[in-house]
Amino acid sequence: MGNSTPPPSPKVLPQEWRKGPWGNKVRDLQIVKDYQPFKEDVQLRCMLYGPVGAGNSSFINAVDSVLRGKITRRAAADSFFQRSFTTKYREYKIQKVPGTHYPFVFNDIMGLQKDAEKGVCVEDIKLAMKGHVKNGYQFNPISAISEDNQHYNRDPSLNDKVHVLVCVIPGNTAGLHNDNNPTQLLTEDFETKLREVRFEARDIGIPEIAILTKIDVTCPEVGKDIQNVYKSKYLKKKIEEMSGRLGFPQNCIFPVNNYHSEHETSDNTDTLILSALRGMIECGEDFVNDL
Ligand SMILES: Nc1nc2c(ncn2[C@@H]2O[C@H](COP(=O)(O)OP(=O)(O)OP(=O)(O)O)[C@@H](O)[C@H]2O)c(=O)[nH]1
Ligand SMILES: [Mg+2]
Repeated sequence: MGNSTPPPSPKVLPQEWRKGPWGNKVRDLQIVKDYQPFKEDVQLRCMLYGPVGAGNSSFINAVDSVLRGKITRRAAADSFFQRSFTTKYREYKIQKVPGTHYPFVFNDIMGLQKDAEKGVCVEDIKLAMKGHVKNGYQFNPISAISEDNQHYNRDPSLNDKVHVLVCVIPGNTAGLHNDNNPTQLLTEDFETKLREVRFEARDIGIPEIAILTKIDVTCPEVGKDIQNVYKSKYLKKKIEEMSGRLGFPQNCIFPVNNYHSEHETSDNTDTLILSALRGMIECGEDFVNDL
């Protein structure tokens, strides 16, 4: 027996089912660096929401890491899934060069839970979309923010409003596809909450994208080589199912691996994160200009 290359794994297709963004890192990074909103003084606001532990905070850290070329951990992330580690509404700007920031911001919120009176209230997400919730608000799972709260913004400006709604779903969500390692249950109650948020975004006209996180642990072949993401049969099914059950068009679903245990950034991981970030900037920019 010689040193012949092993046959391809039956779990990965010989060809990509969607063309991966491989090789686009330099271009996409430049697009992000050059981005200037057409409307003066606008900073594009992207709000992330999803089930507890989905990777919202880690995605913000991952974008920060890609753009600063080193692993950063500004948004506190944790692996405790019983309740959300993020409990306050927080805005993150990303430093471009010392003293300046990129013209986009991320808003991190408490995770959603399927049970009533646990996790962020759907009403708070709706109010945050419209700019009524100020940075630093401590979420209360039992009741939504009231108008007399000091963090309630009665008269939101264009900059206070959300311009892109980002739904973050972990790939290893049970219910999306028969799973060996589920961390969350995508139950009907949960889907109902997600749909409610989506209907509000639709009514306001806010564009949405979805991020499928934890692809490294969702499919072992992707864990071994991230370039298998668009060859993985399992992830293909996940994306189809996410699209079917939650209603996102497939081309609005961006699979990513957030930096979570790495000490260094890597080109292929950066490439997927940048592709998602570019998607957010492009649809957010269109929305703001159409207003
Ligand atoms: N393997 C892997 N782990 C991830 C990924 N993204 C996040 N994690 C881990 O998942 C756990 C939860 O991540 P967070 O970023 O805290 O998730 P969150 O949505 O902010 O969660 P809450 O604030 O608690 O609602 C942490 O232990 C992260 O290190 C990923 O892409 N791959
Ligand atoms: Mg968090």
